[in-house]
Amino acid sequence: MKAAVLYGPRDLRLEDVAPPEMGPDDVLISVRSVGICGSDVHYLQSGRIGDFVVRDPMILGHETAGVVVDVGANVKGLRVGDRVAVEPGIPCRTCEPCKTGRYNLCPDVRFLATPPVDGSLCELIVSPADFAYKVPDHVTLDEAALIEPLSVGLHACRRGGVTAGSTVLITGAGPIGLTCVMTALAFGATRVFVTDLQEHRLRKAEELGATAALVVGKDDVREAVLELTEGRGVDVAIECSGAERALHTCVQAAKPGGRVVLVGLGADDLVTVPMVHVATKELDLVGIFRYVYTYPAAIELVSTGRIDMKKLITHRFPLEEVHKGFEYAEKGIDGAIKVMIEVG
Ligand code: NAD
Ligand code: 572
Ligand code: ZN
Repeated sequence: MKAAVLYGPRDLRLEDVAPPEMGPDDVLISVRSVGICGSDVHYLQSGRIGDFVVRDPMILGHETAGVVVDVGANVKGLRVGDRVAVEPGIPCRTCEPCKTGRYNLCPDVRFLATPPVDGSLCELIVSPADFAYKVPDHVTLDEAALIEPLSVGLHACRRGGVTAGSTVLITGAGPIGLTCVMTALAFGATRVFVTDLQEHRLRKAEELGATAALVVGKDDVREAVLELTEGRGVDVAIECSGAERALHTCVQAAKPGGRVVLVGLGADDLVTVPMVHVATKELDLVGIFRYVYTYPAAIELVSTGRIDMKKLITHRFPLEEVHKGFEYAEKGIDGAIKVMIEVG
């Protein structure tokens, strides 16, 4: 089968590889749609993210949807022909985080396109049947693939306690910040402010329903947020850029007793935090690591029309043009936000 295999920095090859083998609890999926994520671009650029190094050739891609073409002997609830969104992180199911319902924190989780695990930019993948979620007929396979990044936004809003009437600041309007915008609004947030350096990404945030879009370096973001909240500060600030100064903005913009959610991960592990604000405002600083059991809710939000993930898609390329797809995603060519690769 054809696959987009990363051999090292800047060495992505479209080549023939052996198809995967399935077990009795698995389904075999004909991959149809894969979104390019920032982490795929990062592996292409550097051959690593932090301690995760591409030592052996690895297939990229983890935002995946496809059609079931075979089911293992033990599988119930999925049939050949079902259209599925694939959750990419398979935990061990036996450790304490797994047994206490926080399987995203499993130390042995195997996540697609995270070394040494192959990803989904190929024609066939195998998934445990319970990590392949059937989607209704009217949900497109592009939308189904984007249940994955939507899950990050959903988990961030859950961890932030976003609820009806919340005021929310989101720093960074990349695909992840934008999924936070959509989820916060779907959760009933009534004022959602967004910051970015790039005006076209802010226009997208406004198109999705953001209340105010603030240009970093042009607007005085802290002043603007205070003015927009009548001096109160936001209930929840969600950092989605990985930039240290955006984290400072979040801490400064959060109301006393508010919450700051750390989603963005920058190049540096060690960053400064305005601790006096954290202490004197009794802020809750919470991290997120991917997501846990978000797929059913995310599929509901999309299938009922509460969230339209199609609005993030700017470009589509066939697998044969995967290099071009990565170039568009990396350089933001032609206003690229979410680039989809069509497989098969
Ligand atoms: P992205 O690079 O496409 O988007 C980041 C955006 O932040 C860009 O639009 C950029 O212009 C903007 N930005 C840069 N500096 C800024 C600043 N000072 N203030 C405001 N905006 C600024 O990335 P993405 O795919 O949207 O992902 C966002 C972040 O979330 C990344 O750091 C990624 O690694 C992280 N992430 C974390 C998790 C997790 O589990 N914690 C999961 C997915 C993604
Ligand atoms: O959709 C999952 C996802 N997770 C990202 C980035 C993009 N997409 N994370 C940022 C990088 N980390 S990591 O811990 N790592 C490479 C395993 O640094 C995971 C979460
Ligand atoms: Zn991702």
